[in-house]
Amino acid sequence: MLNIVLFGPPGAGKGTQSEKLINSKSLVHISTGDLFRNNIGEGTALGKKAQTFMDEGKLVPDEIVIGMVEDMIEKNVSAKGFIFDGFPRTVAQAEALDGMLAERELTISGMVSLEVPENELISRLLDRGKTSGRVDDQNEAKIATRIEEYQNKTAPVAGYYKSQNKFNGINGVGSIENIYKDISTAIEQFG
Ligand code: B4P
Repeated sequence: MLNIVLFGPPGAGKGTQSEKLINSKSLVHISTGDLFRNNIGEGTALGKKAQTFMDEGKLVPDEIVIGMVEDMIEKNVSAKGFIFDGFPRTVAQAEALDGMLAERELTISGMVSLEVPENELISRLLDRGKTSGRVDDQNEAKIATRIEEYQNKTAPVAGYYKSQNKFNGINGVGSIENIYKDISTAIEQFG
């Protein structure tokens, strides 16, 4: 099984590159951001819990996220592999993911980390906010909170995978096609 963690700050292009990867590699896409937005759209209890955090640009609490991801893994145990997009976002989530995969005799093959400077992230997100309807993309204060959450809670996840020799940094600035090529080259080494 090919199990990829697609990592990076808000607006780095995780969702954009995941779309391309799932089509070419026939992997199951687990985007925690999309799952939350679907739950919010359907008005579920999970969506209501997540919405207040997301609208403010804060991370949703670990226990909510981890349970939701485990459900998705369980429903797709016979898949060719998974792309984890926007998950794990804390070291506790990374440890929980390793645990739930180990219980199923699975493991993360590698992490791809998209690296993009902060000024570019802000301009991409504000741009998307003009059409996405996403509250968290619509003003600089909320975007700043997301970047701060990333620096404080999410950036250490890179170290977690570095210590397992699974970290692959990729320049996330340039054409979507060229970035995709660099990601594909990195994934070929995952074996
Ligand atoms: P996510 O949905 O994961 O979203 P994201 O960080 O905004 O975006 P992504 O990096 O996927 O951006 P995209 O490709 O679309 O999270 C949203 C919120 O959900 C979080 O803030 C949090 O509250 C909550 N959440 C999710 N997972 C969680 C977890 N595990 N734990 C706790 N809370 C969690 O790209 C952005 C824009 O850039 C797009 O407009 C795109 O067109 C553009 N773009 C992409 N690539 C480009 C390129 N190469 N050049 C120019 N523009 C590009």
